[in-house]
Amino acid sequence: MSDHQPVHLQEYQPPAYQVSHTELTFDLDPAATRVSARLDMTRHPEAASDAPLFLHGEYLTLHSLALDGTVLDEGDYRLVEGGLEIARVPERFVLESVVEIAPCENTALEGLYQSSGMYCTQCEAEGFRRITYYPDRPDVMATFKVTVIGDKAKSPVLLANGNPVERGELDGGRHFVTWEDPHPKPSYLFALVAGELYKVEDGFTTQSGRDVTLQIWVEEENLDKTAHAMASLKRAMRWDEETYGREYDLDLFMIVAVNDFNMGAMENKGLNIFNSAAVLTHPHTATDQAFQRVESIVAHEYFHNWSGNRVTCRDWFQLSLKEGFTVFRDQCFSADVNSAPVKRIEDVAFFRTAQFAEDAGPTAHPVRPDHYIEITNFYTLTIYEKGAEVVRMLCNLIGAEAFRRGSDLYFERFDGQAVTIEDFVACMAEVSGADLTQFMRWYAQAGTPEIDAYGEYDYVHGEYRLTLRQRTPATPGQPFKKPLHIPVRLGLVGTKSGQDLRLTLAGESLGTDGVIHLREEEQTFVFTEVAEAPVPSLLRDFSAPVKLHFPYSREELAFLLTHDSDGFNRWDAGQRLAMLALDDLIAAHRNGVEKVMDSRVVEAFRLLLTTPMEDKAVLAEMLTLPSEAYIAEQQPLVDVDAIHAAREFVRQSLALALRDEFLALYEDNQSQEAYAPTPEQIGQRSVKNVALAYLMAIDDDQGLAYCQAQFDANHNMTDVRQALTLLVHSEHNHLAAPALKAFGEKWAHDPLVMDQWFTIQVTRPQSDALERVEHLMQHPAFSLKNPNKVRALIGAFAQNRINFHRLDGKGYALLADVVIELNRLNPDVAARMLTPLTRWQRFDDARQALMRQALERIKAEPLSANVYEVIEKALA
Ligand code: 0A1
Ligand code: ZN
Repeated sequence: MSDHQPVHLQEYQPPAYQVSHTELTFDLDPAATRVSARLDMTRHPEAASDAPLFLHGEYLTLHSLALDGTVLDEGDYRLVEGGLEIARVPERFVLESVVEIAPCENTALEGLYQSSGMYCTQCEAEGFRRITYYPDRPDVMATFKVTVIGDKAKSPVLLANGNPVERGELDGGRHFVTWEDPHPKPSYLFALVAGELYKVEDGFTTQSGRDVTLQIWVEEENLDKTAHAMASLKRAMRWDEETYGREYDLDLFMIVAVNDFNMGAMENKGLNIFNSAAVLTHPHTATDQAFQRVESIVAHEYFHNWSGNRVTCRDWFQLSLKEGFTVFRDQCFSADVNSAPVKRIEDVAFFRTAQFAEDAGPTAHPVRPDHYIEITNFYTLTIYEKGAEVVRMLCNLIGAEAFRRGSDLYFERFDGQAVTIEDFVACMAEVSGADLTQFMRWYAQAGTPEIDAYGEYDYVHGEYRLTLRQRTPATPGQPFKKPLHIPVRLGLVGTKSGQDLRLTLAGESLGTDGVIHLREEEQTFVFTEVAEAPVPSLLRDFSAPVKLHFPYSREELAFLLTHDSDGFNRWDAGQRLAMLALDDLIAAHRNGVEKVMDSRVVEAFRLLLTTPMEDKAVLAEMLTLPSEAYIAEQQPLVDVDAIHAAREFVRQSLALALRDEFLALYEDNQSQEAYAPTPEQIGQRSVKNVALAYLMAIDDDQGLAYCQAQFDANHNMTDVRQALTLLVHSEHNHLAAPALKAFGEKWAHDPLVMDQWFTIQVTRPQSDALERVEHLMQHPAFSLKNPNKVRALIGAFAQNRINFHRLDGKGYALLADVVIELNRLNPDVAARMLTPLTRWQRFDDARQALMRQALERIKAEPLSANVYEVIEKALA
């Protein structure tokens, strides 16, 4: 029972009234900010002349409303659910309103709120309606002029989108700055920041010779943590010019770091607002991973200036239009400036774990959903990451050169407009002549397609017959699926030569590395002139977001691991080989049979460890076993304990058998260089730290000494964090406890380091993890109001599989308690934290019952739309 109603794509109507220009004045006060708005409005030519005017508005106290200068009284308008309505308005008019809002009470972190004493905004998707009455939808685009008035002492810095055009002093210790943004934008790209902020400034000259001022605004103590973000920004600006011909379009580009933020960052026009975790780095406080994340998020938000801002979404069903495309762009950027194969491996490993799980669960939805209750729930791995995979397939299908022409056409044709996914795909079809009709199903069908592949070599005719059969499992609301157009990149690796064989298909040569197009439910591809028996290397570089099953033998996988010319598939062969061994061990554990390590895996690892490899980051990936979460994804029914036991057994067996090799790898990859987040250094640290983890898995004395020494050396956070993690996750409490204490005291002043300190403790495999969570929730550095803290402590614990899934149900109960509290404070974060509980169908009966019980307990509360929607789906 609830009044949370879904919105449907089918019901889209263009807005009856447009805003051409918006003027806002903010008189800032924590409990009573006054927002005055002046909107120049026009009726849509196709709207009826008696179409009422509806403006969104939530959590607003209306002070006054005037139409063309005439004050309206309560008979002239109606306050309705979610906004206000005026029955009749002229064709063109000016609407003025004054409202009051309370940023200090805003714990949802949507609209105007306070973070560490400063004011900031988050308007995507529907936060602007918490600031003023407005047609808060992306297809209403206006130019903005914004005046921010604040206390001179508390808010010396007053920022908004665009360029500052006027500033001055006011009575009572107050001052103001006026900003103008000449580019029409939807309300979701509005931003305002005010507070005691400090800037680091730099410059960039665009390809056409315009000088742009770049500023990163932070709290004073973080001034030394901006260099990497600034360098990343400049690289991204150059890359977008070189790769997409896209130039920045204002004189000023600002980034602000805030401590309380629901997501990673936000692409507001000219004024990007970042979660401090997504922008601040320092060798002593941030790991290599954090450095790389900052680089990619800075680039992502910058790239939105074109893919999102200049061309935006018609409605929120089109969210992946900007997000899928922009993630694809940031992935390509990171691949270009770092190690490309490692970037792909990392992205796919994450994708196959987390997005596959989403696509297989009760909240599965297409890349373009057709209905939602709360759009905030749809900022998902499917919209972002699967959306990016779909754009990548498009690019590969038509070729990079056509893709560039298609994107040029898209940006030119739709500049300043709010458009749809069809508009984007139509540009790609137009420039390439490709028929993308069937391809569009990727946007409409949820669920991960599975391909069963089978191959046969005919010695007599020198033919290789490859049969592929596709099926997409049913997902909620979509019982039947149609076949998709799936590009399968492949090679045939000769078992004698170890080389890629030439591919000839229906008389046509595909070179040695080609793409076949699976469009039917089942198709057989006959390769001719195949001189020797091959092992097929399928789905190279993960050419489509599918699960591919092929009955590889372990020998064939070991062969691909060393001979495949595709780096991604070499890695994947190793993962498949490890999975086969893990499957046996999971079965052994369940049946109470003694576990025996597969010597083929040991020998494959020995070969990896003894063969020099250029890209050390790739080696680190190849030496890393599939995660427990990924292994779980592969099982029909998740046995949490068996998976953990099997994986630990493999880790320990490998470490015991290859102890000397791991030791040598560790010793050979020490570096005295000053820290730099370069691909070479990162690769070296990764491989060294993987080796250390193996040594710590078997309690090796030398390994332990190295681990302690690495912690004490205190060289950089990557090494320190790894050492501390390994100590805390070991049984050596007498070493772990003082190290944790020292670390916690040293970094008590730095929230981002304390987040890591929390995570390290609650991810330990020992059975006291849950008690540690309970204890740490009382720690002065913890707060349920700060999303980073919630993620670092509660979110991280929910990833600690053996402990979260404790059979006494305490892990689930703890999460439910947190969700119930967050449902009141911050519905967006509450709904996200709920995710692990929604996957109950995957577990055994006892756990299913406990997880459902936790969900039912949440359901009994008065729920926000966010949590309501997720709970309804989870319990449907
Ligand atoms: N557009 C941003 C993501 C974002 C979405 C919603 C937010 O608040 C509820 C914040 C950020 C991006 O893709 O980076
Ligand atoms: Zn984005």
